[in-house]
Amino acid sequence: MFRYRKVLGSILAIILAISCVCCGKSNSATSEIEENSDQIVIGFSQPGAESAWRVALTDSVKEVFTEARGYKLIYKDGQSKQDKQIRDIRTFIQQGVDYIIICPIVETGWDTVLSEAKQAGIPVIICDRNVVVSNESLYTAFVGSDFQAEGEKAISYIEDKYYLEEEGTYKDLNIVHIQGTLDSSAQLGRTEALEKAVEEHDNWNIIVQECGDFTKAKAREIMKKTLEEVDPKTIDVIYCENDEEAMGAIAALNEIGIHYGDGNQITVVSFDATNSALEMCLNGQISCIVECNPLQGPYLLNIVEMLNAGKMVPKITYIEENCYTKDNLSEDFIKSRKY
Ligand code: GYE
Repeated sequence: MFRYRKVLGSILAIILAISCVCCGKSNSATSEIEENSDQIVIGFSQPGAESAWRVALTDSVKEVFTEARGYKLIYKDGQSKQDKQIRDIRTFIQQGVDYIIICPIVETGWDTVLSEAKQAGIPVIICDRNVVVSNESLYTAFVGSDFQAEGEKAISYIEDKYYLEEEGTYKDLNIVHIQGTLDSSAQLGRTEALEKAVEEHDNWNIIVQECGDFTKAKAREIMKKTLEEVDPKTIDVIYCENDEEAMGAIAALNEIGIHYGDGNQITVVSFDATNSALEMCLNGQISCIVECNPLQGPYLLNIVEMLNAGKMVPKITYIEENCYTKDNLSEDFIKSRKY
């Protein structure tokens, strides 16, 4: 199958090369792939590099698809735009790569380009965030996280912390909710879990809900504005949909000297569990971090090797993930982690 596609790729490359010689341009799309090589070529489309988490995911993928193992990985950064990701995927199709791995910025809008990949006979593996498509056969497999389950872990922490034994009820809560990139599965699942909990608990209120785009800068702005409009004494929980956002919210609290974390009214919860955020959890600034594991390269390698061997692969593979508080963290543990 690979050979067939490579031959097709080479024919396409020759046609493109001729047309480029005619118009006097070099052809960077095809020159990324060595002709007549036995390498298995993987096109890897990332939405961007908005967080330490994503950089760790990129590194994890680069670490497994190595030349020593017979792979060539072509990495493209979507610069936080779906349009750019779609253009990158089209370039992979034109290049005749053997597999395409996509971390989709949002869930919808992929049907056309996935149909094009399918028509070209290129298996697509969706990674990290998921897609919603009209036909599941448009991709071969999904490897990533169950974001609603992650959100539910954060909610369990909040419920445990605010359960009033004597009254047999939960404390009244005012929650500031800083969301991730809207319409990404990470945002949708984590938001869904919180909104469901707020519906179930009459005395829990989301007093602010804004999109921080998974970045520290936007979350800091949101928190800064919130602190101008809302009396900080009335805030109980800041639910941040990733570590960067928690760091941004904390920066805004620090700027005007508002106390939070251990022994204070305001509780910050977060997702990802990158090393710098875990340090903040260990020192009491972030109370709970639900892990989202970016070390997905080995899972992807496993899927690709199974496909290489002509084996069936699972449609969905969820990554194993934990939940951290000060109680199950130590300096040694944090140091032993890769991200
Ligand atoms: O939580 C965040 C990132 O899609 C799971 O994207 C990922 C999220 C992650 O940039 O930090």
